[in-house]
Amino acid sequence: MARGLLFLSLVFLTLALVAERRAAFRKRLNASREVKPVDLPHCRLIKGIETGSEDLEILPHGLAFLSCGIKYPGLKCFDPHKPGEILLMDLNEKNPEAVALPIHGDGVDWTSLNPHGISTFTDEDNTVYLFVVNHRGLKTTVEVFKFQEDERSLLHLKTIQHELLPNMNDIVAVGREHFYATNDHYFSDPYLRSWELYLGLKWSNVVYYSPSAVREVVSGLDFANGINISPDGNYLYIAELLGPKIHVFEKLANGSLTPLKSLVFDTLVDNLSVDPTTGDVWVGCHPDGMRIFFYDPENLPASEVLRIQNILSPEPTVTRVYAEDGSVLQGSTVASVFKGKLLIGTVFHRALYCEL
Ligand SMILES: *[C@@H]1O[C@H](CO)[C@@H](O)[C@H](O)[C@H]1NC(C)=O
Ligand SMILES: *[C@@H]1O[C@H](CO)[C@@H](O)[C@H](O)[C@H]1NC(C)=O
Ligand SMILES: CC(=O)N[C@H]1CO[C@H](CO)[C@@H](O)[C@@H]1O
Repeated sequence: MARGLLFLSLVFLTLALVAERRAAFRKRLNASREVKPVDLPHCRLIKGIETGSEDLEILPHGLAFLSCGIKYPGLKCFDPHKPGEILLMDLNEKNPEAVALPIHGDGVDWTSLNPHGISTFTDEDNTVYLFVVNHRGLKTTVEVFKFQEDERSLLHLKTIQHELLPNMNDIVAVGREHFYATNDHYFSDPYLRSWELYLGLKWSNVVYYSPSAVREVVSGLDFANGINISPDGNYLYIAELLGPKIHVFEKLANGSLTPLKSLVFDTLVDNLSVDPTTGDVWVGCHPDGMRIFFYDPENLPASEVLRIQNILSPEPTVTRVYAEDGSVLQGSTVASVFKGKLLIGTVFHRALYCEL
């Protein structure tokens, strides 16, 4: 009798726990959030981008790099056989198109490039280095390229791999050989990701890489995602996708980060871009996270772009600049501005270029 009761209580407790976790999970991903549209004028989809433009970076004179065609286990991909690419757009043109950058350099098979976060670093001679997080099978590497502007190609300089960088998502370069990267820990194993999403384990971190030392500088994040730096190079911004929060850190000379504050959002925050002239932070967001993780053509993932002005002040201004239910653009991850125009990228869908 007592054993029967104990058994029943255990079953009941387990069911209650599962129901509670499921509700918490749906709440975390804001399952049923409706998206109120915010329009921008003269938007057009970029020709040649049909399988995602996860990350992008615009150089001050208007050349934009886009990381395209990521294949992320468990996430939608419209063309699993198409290799990943780095595309270039010249935003000074009237109707800019995206062209794939040829890659030169030693023995890596670039047809299996699977690019995720990207970042550029421009040195004192104006040489541009492109850092690309690349998923090679279950391994994640950083590929460092020199951008050869006259012939519009990339020259591969080196591959960086480190045990503290097992599953990177995004990267921000702070020197020719120095960067910060977020480890989301999910790439190698979609089941691990499901468990983390379900249980909220907060095991993502941020790692500082320099040739002399590599170390974790932030830990305990709930899916660390975009990372970027203020124009003066003194502050680092880190998006905690499922927080959903953006953390502001002061960057110390030795690479360590001191937490200053966190902003909380009602939408999942993905990649961060910083306007080099105003310092405004632009955020690509997922207002309905369930739809990005569980693709359903009947319930498309929405897009949303936020602008944060005066992020360092006590009262930053947050504006929803663009929002759409997914019928035009599915699953925005990143947005960046150039001369009054906004370029918006997505995980696996297209890229949109609008006037502001
Ligand atoms: C970095 O600098 C800060 C402040 O000077 C210091 O507290 C910290 O221990 C240093 N960290 C490392 C790893 O050297
Ligand atoms: C989910 O969305 C609602 C309403 O749109 C919002 O009030 C709430 O803060 C959101 N929750 C999270 C965790 O983002
Ligand atoms: C547009 C833009 O700035 N995207 C950023 C996304 O995050 C990576 C990692 O920090 C940056 O390198 C990109 O610049």
